[in-house]
Amino acid sequence: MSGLSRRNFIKVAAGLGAAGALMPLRSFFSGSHLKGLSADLSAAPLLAGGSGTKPLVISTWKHGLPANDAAWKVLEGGGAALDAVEAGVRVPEGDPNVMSVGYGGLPDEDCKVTLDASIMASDGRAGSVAFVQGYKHPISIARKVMEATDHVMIVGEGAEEFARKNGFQREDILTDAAREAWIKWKQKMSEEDDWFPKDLDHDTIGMVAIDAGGNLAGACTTSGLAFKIHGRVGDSPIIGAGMYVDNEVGAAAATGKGEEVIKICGSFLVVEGLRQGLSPKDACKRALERILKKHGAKPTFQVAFIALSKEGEIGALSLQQGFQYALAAGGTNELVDAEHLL
Ligand code: SD4
Repeated sequence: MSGLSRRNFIKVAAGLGAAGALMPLRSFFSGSHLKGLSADLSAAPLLAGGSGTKPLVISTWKHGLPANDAAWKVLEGGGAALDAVEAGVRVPEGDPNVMSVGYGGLPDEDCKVTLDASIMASDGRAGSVAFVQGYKHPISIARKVMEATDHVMIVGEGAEEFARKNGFQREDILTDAAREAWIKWKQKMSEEDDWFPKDLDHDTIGMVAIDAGGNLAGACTTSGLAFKIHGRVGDSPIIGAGMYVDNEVGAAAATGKGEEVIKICGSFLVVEGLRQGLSPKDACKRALERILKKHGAKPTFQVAFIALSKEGEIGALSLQQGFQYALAAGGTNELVDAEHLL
């Protein structure tokens, strides 16, 4: 939509009158809080700096805390990073109160919930699905694509048919709360509106993990931008954009405005930074700087990356203030305020 904001596009294309401009992602979290998996909170500050501990799991946003808990259960039992990240992100996918992922996710402008997800294993295999309706757990469909086919990505009706044939249960995943949010959004459309309801969070979960054996895996799952144009697919299901794993060097995941992440192959770029010897945080920084350079002006949108090296060092950085990530290692699970570039 070059040179044309979504607001204008909708006006022109559909004659709907004024709609809100694409809104930068927001975080509505105030401060950080700790949620111990055990009483050993003393380890938290050390871990926040990235201690090189294994196993370890890191994920985006506040809903990363319960997701990390589930992933940690797998990891502490000696399980594989791949199983951990799938189990982890299934938690927000199944939680109707998380209105940015899976069941309960905010719908698109046609009031349809369409989901994107990707998963990647330490041996380089990858699977993803995009624009999927009617299934709560796209991450598990993505894993099935990875394991049962020689394809990487299946979208839309094809992905739904694939899920049905593979025994996934079709369900209505539009909750009353999400429908109400959509109705409010419709009612409030005006030149003044800011597109996105203030009382709702809207954040993808990206998760990367290293298991006790030192193997890496990643997962990313989302309902995408709220009230997006029907059919829009973001970065999350695109291998190398929303998430990437290279078991030789590290893993990364993205959250924020997917279009910007896609344009720089964001997660791949972060992992390549690790390969070139950058620290996880510097690798995130370099990718964000690439976005800034391409964007030209000071952006109002949010993009954030999390990164994990093969050595178990972590880093995260966002463009705007407000990004938080959850880090579980050594018996703690901690929500951390990330540093920001702007
Ligand atoms: C997308 N990157 O669909 C996702 C949205 C997101 O935090 O990450 N929200 O563009």
